[in-house]
Order: sequence, then C-alpha cells, then structure tokens
Amino acid sequence: METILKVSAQPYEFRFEPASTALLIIDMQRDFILPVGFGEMLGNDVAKLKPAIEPTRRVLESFRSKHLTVLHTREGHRPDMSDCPPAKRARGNLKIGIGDKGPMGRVLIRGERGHGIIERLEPLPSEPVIDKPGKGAFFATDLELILKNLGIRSLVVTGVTTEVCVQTSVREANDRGYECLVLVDCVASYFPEFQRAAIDMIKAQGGIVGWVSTSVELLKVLTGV
Ligand code: C5J
Repeated sequence: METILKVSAQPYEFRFEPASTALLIIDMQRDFILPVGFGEMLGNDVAKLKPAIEPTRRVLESFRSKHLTVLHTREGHRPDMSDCPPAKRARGNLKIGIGDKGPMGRVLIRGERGHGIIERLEPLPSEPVIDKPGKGAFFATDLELILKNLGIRSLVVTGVTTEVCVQTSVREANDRGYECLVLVDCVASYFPEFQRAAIDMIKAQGGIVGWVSTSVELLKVLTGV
C-alpha cells in the first residue's frame, strides 16, 4: 500500500510517497564551499554557504536511516576539458579559473580535491553521484535515466547555489514531470537577495516550478516513517 506523507510547505502542502522520492543534494563541493576554492576565486564570501551544511546533514541522515534514495551532484569537467565550453572557461576573466591549478588541485576538474563533496556530506558508495558539466543536473547527465530506473517521481532538493545550480535543476526537473520540494535552510547563495528571490520564484504562481519548506517540517513527517 502506498504511504503518502504531507509536509507543510508553500504555496500549499507538499504530498509525496517516500518510496518514490529522492533526496537530491546539489554541488556541495569544496570548490564552492571552502575558502580558496572556485567560489572564492570568483570574489564570493563562501561563509554564506555554511549554514546549509548541518540541516542538510540531518535530512541526509534521515533518508539514509529509512533506506530512501539519495543522489548527489557535482559540477565539473573531465581532465581533458573536452566537456567544458570555452565560453564557460573564459567567463570571469580570472587569474586562476576552471582547469587551472589552484590550492585544491585543478579547479572544477573531476578527481581533484576541490571538485569533491565536503566530508560532512560525503556520498556513500551506494549513493549515485551525478557529474554534470553545466548548471542543471539533467543537462548532459544520466540523472533522468537513473530516476526512471529507480521509480522516482518526487525530489527533495538541497544544495548550492540556490539561484544557479539549484534553481536550474529544479526547473529542468519540473519540465520533466518531477515534483520538487526545495528546503530553504538546506540551500544557500553567496547573495542573500538572490536566495530570497529564487525561493520566491519557485513557489510563485501556485508553485510554478515547485514547493518550498524547511528541513524541520520535512523531518517531522519523516520521523513517522
Ligand atoms: C555555480 C553552482 N554557482 N553549483 N555553481 O557556478 O551553483
């Protein structure tokens, strides 16, 4: 029998079946979150992303303890950079940019330390990691195939940054028919005003691309599973 859970959310209650729901953790990589990574090279204050780590960890632990599906994404490129558009590499006019050697290895390159997910949220071997060359988690990846094979219909979305890779991925997911719940305290931006605007855009117009809630509200309903 299907178990349908109901989370208090905006613009209205979010209903989901745990067995067909995945936690999608977007780009919690050292290159975006730690000092001396790509995020800081772009001139950002990376401390602004830190508050999302512990709430995400609590949601991750809950999904794991209930044997629910967890997926992680990482933004980055092949070492030969054949999947990196020259326009992306040139953007920002940086002294050290994508593919160059930085303090955590080559910036945003797969296999390098900076490209890896932070220790607190390190994927288990059983959790698929989607390597994506773009902002969206569906563009040029096998995410859709994996979700289809696992029978996933709803996504709980967390990660960074809210208005870039999180929002792009939610829009892509919504167009493919997935119902997305974004947890406000588990997403973060270098720009507080963009965080607010992105969240408002997701839930506007009756939930035009998804629903918005908090880790506390989700954990309340997951506890009973
Ligand atoms: C960015 C991301 N901001 N993960 N990537 O370039 O949001």
